[in-house]
Amino acid sequence: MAGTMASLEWGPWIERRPLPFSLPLSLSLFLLLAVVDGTSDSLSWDESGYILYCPCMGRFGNQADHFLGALAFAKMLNRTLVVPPWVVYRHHTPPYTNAHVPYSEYFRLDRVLDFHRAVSMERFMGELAPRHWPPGRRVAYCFTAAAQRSVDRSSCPMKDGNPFGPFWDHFGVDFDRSELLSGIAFSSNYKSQWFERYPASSHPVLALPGAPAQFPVMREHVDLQRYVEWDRRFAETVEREMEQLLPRPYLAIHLRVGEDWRKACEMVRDGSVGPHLMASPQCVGYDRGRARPLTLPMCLPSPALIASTVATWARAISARAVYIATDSEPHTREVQAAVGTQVRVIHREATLPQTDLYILSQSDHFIGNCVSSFTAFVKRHRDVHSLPSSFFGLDTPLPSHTDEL
Ligand code: GFB
Repeated sequence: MAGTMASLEWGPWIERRPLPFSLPLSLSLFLLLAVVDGTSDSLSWDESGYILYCPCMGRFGNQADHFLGALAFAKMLNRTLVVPPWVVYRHHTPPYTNAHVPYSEYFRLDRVLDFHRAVSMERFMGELAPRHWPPGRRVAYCFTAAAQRSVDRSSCPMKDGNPFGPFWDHFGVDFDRSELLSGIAFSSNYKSQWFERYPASSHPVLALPGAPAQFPVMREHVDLQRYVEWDRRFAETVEREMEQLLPRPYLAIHLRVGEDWRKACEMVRDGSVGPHLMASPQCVGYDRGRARPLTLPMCLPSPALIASTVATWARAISARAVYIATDSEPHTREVQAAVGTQVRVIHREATLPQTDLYILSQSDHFIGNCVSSFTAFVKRHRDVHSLPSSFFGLDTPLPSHTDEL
């Protein structure tokens, strides 16, 4: 039987909790920011400096990959990471402007501190910036190539276009001058150059137009996912919804099959990419020379493949339910037919991405899309908690069921 549940929306949260950074901050705002952060200690200035960046590439999965790399970079430079909010695009829903959702809305910032010093951007701007990074002292750092795009060819285009402009405007930030980076990169090979050229004493805040990180996340940073832990209140809310509708054991699947995805997978179909496309190193392997081939079914599984893979795993774990998370078509009918009427098949329209991510990450088995960074977030979470996952198009069929497919 197909089920539905009420969905959570972005809009009301944003309207309820505006953060007026352009205004002087009152004590009550300090307290509010501390609550938003999930921490209550007052902040003191870190003489070792800060890393500040706009999560200006891609949606949640891309931003999460970048977050891990940025965290590693901050640790390498021994600077405090200013944790940005998640940028949420509302191209098709009013008010059509981006939302900037604090990290701690879904995740525990205190858990990040177990790895390295971090502060939310909301608190950094509210409590530290007025005194230590005030207007007039705000330097932008970008690569020379990026500055070439600006009108004078020597300024960092920090606020050009969406999401760049709205992001910094959200915090009332304008930049006073630019520092151009050349002959340096974010990798650990350049660690000493960063310290030599940009000591915290004269460069206290490195404000960057994008994450100081690679996409997809580097292999050595994948394990930092263990410091990305769900906020307890958020988790409890979703757990309560799950209790009503999701009997265990349940199988969860991520179907990335929408229009933008179909276009991206064309590159696999026409052979214009090798094994590495977006998040695919997670399943083909990071080593390009030894990577498994990336096939079209791994990027865009057909309804028949989805149904047969689900049937295999549902039987393997004796699933009582199948949860379908998708950006588009859930293929509920095909999945239901494949698992039989005894298994509850659940898909909910317009579910908050983080709610889907939570449910996917808690399942008894998870089947994801190899190329998607949305899947990658779930896969990493499950790996660090020793939970099993597989991918469409890469599933090794279980011998006892192979004949029945
Ligand atoms: O997360 P994301 O970077 O993953 O972007 P990919 C995909 C977005 O689509 C998510 C929505 O952040 C969600 O907003 N979405 C995808 C879903 N799957 C689901 C789902 O199962 N449930 C819900 N609720 N929402 C990249 C993009 O996507 O794909 C790039 O970041 C580009 O910008 C590329 O568009 C083609 O790595 O899958």
